[in-house]
Amino acid sequence: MLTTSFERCLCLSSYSFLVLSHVTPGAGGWSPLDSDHYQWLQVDLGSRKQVSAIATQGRYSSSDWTTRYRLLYSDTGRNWKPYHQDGNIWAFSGNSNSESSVRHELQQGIVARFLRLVPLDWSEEGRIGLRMELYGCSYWADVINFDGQGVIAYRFKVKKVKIIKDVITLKFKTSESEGVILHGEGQQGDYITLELHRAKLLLQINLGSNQYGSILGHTSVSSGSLLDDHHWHAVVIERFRRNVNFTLDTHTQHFRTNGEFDHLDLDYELSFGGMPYSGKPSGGGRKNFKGCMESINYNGDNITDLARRKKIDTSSFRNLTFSCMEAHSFPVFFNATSFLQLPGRANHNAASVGFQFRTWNPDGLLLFSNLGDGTLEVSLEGGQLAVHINASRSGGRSSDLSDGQWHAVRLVAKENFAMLTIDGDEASAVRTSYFQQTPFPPLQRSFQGCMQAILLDDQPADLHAVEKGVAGAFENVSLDMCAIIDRCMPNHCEHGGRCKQTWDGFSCTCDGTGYTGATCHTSIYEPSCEAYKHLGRSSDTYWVDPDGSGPLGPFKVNCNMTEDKVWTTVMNNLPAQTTVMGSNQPPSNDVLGMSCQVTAITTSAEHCEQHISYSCRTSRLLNTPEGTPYTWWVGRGSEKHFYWGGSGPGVQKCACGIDRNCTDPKYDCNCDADQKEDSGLLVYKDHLPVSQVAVGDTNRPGSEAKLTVGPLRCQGDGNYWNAASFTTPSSYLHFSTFQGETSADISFYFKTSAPYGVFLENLGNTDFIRLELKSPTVVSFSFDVGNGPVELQVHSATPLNDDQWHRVMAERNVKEAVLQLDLTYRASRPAPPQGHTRLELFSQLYVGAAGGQRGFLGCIRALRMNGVTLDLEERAKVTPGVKSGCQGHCTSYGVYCRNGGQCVERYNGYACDCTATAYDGPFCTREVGGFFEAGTLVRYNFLSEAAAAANRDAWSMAHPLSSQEVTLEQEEVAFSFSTSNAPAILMYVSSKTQDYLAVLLRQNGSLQVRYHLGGLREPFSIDVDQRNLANGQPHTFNMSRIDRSVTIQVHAQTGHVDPELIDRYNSPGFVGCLSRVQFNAAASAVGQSEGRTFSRQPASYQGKLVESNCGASPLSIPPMSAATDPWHLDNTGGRDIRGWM
Ligand SMILES: [Ca+2]
Ligand SMILES: [Ca+2]
Ligand SMILES: [Ca+2]
Repeated sequence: MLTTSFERCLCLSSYSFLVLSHVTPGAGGWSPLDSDHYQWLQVDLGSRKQVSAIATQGRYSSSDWTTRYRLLYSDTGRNWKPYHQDGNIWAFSGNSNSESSVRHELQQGIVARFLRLVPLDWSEEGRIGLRMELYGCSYWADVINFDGQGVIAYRFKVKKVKIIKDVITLKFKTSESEGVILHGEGQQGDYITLELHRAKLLLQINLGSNQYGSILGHTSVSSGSLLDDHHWHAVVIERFRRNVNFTLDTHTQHFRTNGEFDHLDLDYELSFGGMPYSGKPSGGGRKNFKGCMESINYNGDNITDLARRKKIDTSSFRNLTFSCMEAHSFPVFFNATSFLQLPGRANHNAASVGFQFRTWNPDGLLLFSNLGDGTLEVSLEGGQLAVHINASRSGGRSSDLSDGQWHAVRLVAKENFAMLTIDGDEASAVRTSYFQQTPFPPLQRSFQGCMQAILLDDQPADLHAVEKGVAGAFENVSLDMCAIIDRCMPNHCEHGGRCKQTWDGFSCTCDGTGYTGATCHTSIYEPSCEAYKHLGRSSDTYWVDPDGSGPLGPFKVNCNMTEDKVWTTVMNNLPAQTTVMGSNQPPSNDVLGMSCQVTAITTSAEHCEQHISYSCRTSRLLNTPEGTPYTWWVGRGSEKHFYWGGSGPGVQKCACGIDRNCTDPKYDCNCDADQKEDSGLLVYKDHLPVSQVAVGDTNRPGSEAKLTVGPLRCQGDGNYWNAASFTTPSSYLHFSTFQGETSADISFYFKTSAPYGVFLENLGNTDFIRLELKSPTVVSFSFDVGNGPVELQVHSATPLNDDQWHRVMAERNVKEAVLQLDLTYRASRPAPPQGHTRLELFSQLYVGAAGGQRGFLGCIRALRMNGVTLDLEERAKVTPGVKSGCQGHCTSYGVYCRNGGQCVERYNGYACDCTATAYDGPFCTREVGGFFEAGTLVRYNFLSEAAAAANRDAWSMAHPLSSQEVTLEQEEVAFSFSTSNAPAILMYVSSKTQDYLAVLLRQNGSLQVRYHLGGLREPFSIDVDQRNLANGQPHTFNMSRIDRSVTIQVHAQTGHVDPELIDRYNSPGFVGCLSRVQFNAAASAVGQSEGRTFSRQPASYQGKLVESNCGASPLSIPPMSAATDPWHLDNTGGRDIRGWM
C-alpha cells in the first residue's frame, strides 16, 4: 500500500508546501487490481491540514493512468464530503500519459485529515494508475463541542455597548437543522442573531427602530443550504454602520440593514451556542446549537481560547469538551442507477424499517422488500410518501417531502396491516387494515438522494459490513457520504425569480418579475420612452426599466411623444394641496414614492423639471437667506436642498426672490412674509427627483400650509443616442473590465458598410467574451468560461453592411447563451450541465477592435452591458480614430416618417418634418383638421415661404406671376369631411388667373368637382356620387388629376368620370368638419420651382375653428397591435415572454 507523510509545512499567503504522497518504492505508483468505479486511494495526513493543490501522474513507466477523478475529504475517515466547485461535485481532469504531471489549484481550499481520490476514467490502453502529490500547510484551531445545553456567555466590560463596527468569524459543523449560533440584544430593541433554520443560516440584525414602528430596523438575510451535513462551514460577518458583508464558505452577500441607525446597542453580553439564560422573552423557544464550533472570533477576541482558559462564562455546560463529537449516521448516497440491498430476517412475514432520507425529487422508490406472502414498497410519489403492500396503496401524507430536508420514516408492516410514521409525528401515522389489489404495479422510479440512520427490525443496519462486501449488496451507491447539492443556493434566478430544482438541475420561474430568460436576467421592458418611440409606439403609459438587467425594478411612466423630444412623466403619491400641519421643526416628512429608479431617468435625460408649490398661512417657508430654513426638500442621493421652485442651487430663495417681485421685498419668499404662495419649477436635474419635503413652521396658531409636488417631467434619453463612429480599422475605445461572472448581457446597435469587424472583446486568462461581425451576413458571439470556447452565430438573409442600424443582443448566464439580431434572428445554446460557470475577465474591455483582429468600421450606438450604458460619446472625444456621435439615422428610421413627412438628420437622432403634409406629430401621423361653423373659412397660400411671409393675409397671390405660381397641371387632393348642411363648398382653390378648382356638395348632398382650367372656355364639373353625403357621417375624398384624366375616390369608390360642362354654381359656406386636407402633398407636383412648400397650417381663417379629425379612423396602422405587443400594459400580466422576442 501507499505511505504518506508531511515532510514540512510552511504557510505563506495561499499555499506554500507540500504534502507529498509517495509511493511504495519500486512499485512506481498505485494501481488497483480491478479497474472499476469502486476503487479509491485514501491519504491520512495524520491531523487536519489545509490542502490547496493536487498534482497527479500516471504509474511510472506504464500505460496506466487516471484521466478523470473526484476528490473526497473527511476529518475522521467517515462521512466523506466531495470537493465542490462552481456549484457541482467537481471532476478533475487527470493525466493522458504516465509521465507528465497535472496540477490543480483548489479554488476552495480543503481542511481535512483524510483525502480520497476516486478515479472516474482511466487509460484506455491500460488500467487505473496514479502517483499523487498534495500541497498545503498545517492547520490548528480551537474547537468547542456544544451539547445542545451549554451556552458561552461573553460579557462586555461595560453594561451597555454601542458598536459601530463588527467582525465576527467562526466555523461550525452540525447534524442538526435548527440551532442558535450566536445572539445579542439590547434594551433599545437592537439585536443580532445568527442561527440555523431548516439547515440554512439566518442572520437577523436590528440596529434600532424609531418611534413609528418597531419593525423598521429588522433585517433578515439567509445563506447556504443543507448545512446539517456534519461538515465544517465558515462564517464571516463584517459590519460597518449599516453595511454588512455576510460570508458563508465562499459565498459573500452584501446588504444594508433597514432603518436609519448605525450602531448596534447591546446590553451586558453576547452568547454563543444559544440564547442567554437571562430569561428574556425574545428566545421564542429557539433551539440551542448542537455540534461543534471552531475559531470563534468576536471583534478581535478569541472566544474559544477564552473558554479554554476559563476567562469566559461557560457555567451552563454540564461537560465542556474541546474536541468534536462525531456523528454516526452513516449516510448513503443514491443516484438514478443505485441500489442498496440489506439482509433482513428470513421467513418472516412482518417488517420493521426505519430510516431518514433527503431528496429534491418528488418521485422515487425508497424501499422494497419481500414479505412472507407478498411485497412491500415505500416510495415517494409527487413528494408524498406512499406504501404499497401486494401492490396496494395504503397511505401517505400531503406535505412535500422532496424539499431537501431530512425526513424520518418508520414503517411496521405485517400481512395486511401497516403503520407508517413520518418525522416522528404520531399524527401522521397511518394505520390501515385492508388492501385492494390494483391492476397496475406501483411507480418504479429510482430514488435519487441520501438515506441515513437505517434501522432494520429496530437494529442499525451494518453498512460497514455491506461496504466490506460481507453482507448485502450494492451498486452505484456512495457509502458514508451524502453528496446532495442545493442547486437553488445560491439562487441563480435573478430579480426575484423563483428557483425550482430536481436532482440534475434547476429552472427559474420569472412570472410577474418583469424579466425573462433562463435566469430571469433580461428585462422585458424598454429602458425609456425614447426607446418605445423608436419602436413606433405612440403616447401612452408604459413600463420602463432604465437599467435593464440591473437591479432596479420596472415602473410605470407616461410617455408623451407628440413633441420632437419625448417627455417622460413620473407621478408621485403625494396628493395635490396636501395639508401639512402640527410641526414646529423639521422633519415632518412626506415620502413621495420617488425611488432611486427614477434617478436613472433623470441621469440619462437631457432636461428635467418638477413643479413645487407651497400655499401658506402663518407658516414660513425658507426664512431669510441667512436664517435657518424652516423647510427643505430632499433630492437625489438623500441630499437636502434649501431653495424653492423657480430658484436654483446655492441661494436660499423662492421664485419671487430671484425675480425680485416678492410681496414683501424684505423677504425672498412670499410665505416668509405670510403671503399666500410660493411656487415654481425645480430644473436642476442632478437634484431631482424630490423624494421628501420637510416642512417646519406649521405649529403656530392659525398656521395652515398646503404642499403640492408635481410629477417629475424629463425630456430626452441621452443613452439611446449615445454613439461613436469608428473611422479607421485600428481604432478602438477601451473601458474598465466587464463584470459579468454569472450573468452577462450586451446589447447595441451598429451600422456599417464594411463586411466584417470586431464589435467588442474582453479577455481573461483563458476566459473571454467577444462579439463580431464575421462576414456581411454573420454575427458571432463567442466566449469561454473555462469549459473551452463556445460560439453562437446568427445568419442574416440580407447583408448587414447596408449602412442601416441593426440591433445585436447577447446574453450568457449559467443556464444558456443567446444571440439575437434585430427581431428576426436568434440562436441559443444551453450551458453544459456541469463544469465552469464563471466568466472571469481581467483585461480592459475593447470596443470597436481588439488586439490583432479585424477592427470595426462604422457606428456603434446605445451599448449596454449588464444594464449600464457605456458612454461611447465621451470616450470617443479623447480617442483618435473614433468620433463622437453618428451620422445617417434617416437611412434606418426614415420609414417612420409617414404621409410624406421628411426625415431630417440630427446629431443624435432624427426628426420628421411634417410641413409638407396634412399631418402633424413626431411621425406625421396626427391629422390636422377643424370643425367649421357657419362663416368659417380657412385659407391656404401656395407660396414660397418668403412670399408667404410677405403676404400672410393674401387670399390670392399678390405679386406678379412667376415661376412661383401654382400651375394646375395636375393635383392630388384628399380630405375628410362630415356635415349635415348642403349645399356647401368643401374646398376651393383659386389663382390670380381665372383657373380654379372646387369640390362642393350640391343641394341634394351629392358631391361635385368643378374645374376651370386655362385651356377651356368654360368650367367643367364632375358629379361624383349621387348619394346624399351631407348625412353627418365622416367621408373621405381622394382625387388625382393629370391634365384631363381625373381619378376620384369617395368611400373607396374609384372610377374615371367623364368631364361635363356645367354652369357656375354659387354655394353658401360650409358648416361641418374638414380634416386631412392634402393638396399636392408631393411638393414637386405643386409647381416647377424647387423649394416651394405650402404651410401645413392655414395661413389665416375666419370664424370659429375647432380642431377635430371629423370622426375619421386613423390612417396609419400602428406597427404592432396591442394583442401582440409585449410592451403594452394589458399584456404584461399573464404572458411569459421568452427571450427578446
Ligand atoms: Ca442602535
Ligand atoms: Ca432593472
Ligand atoms: Ca472561468
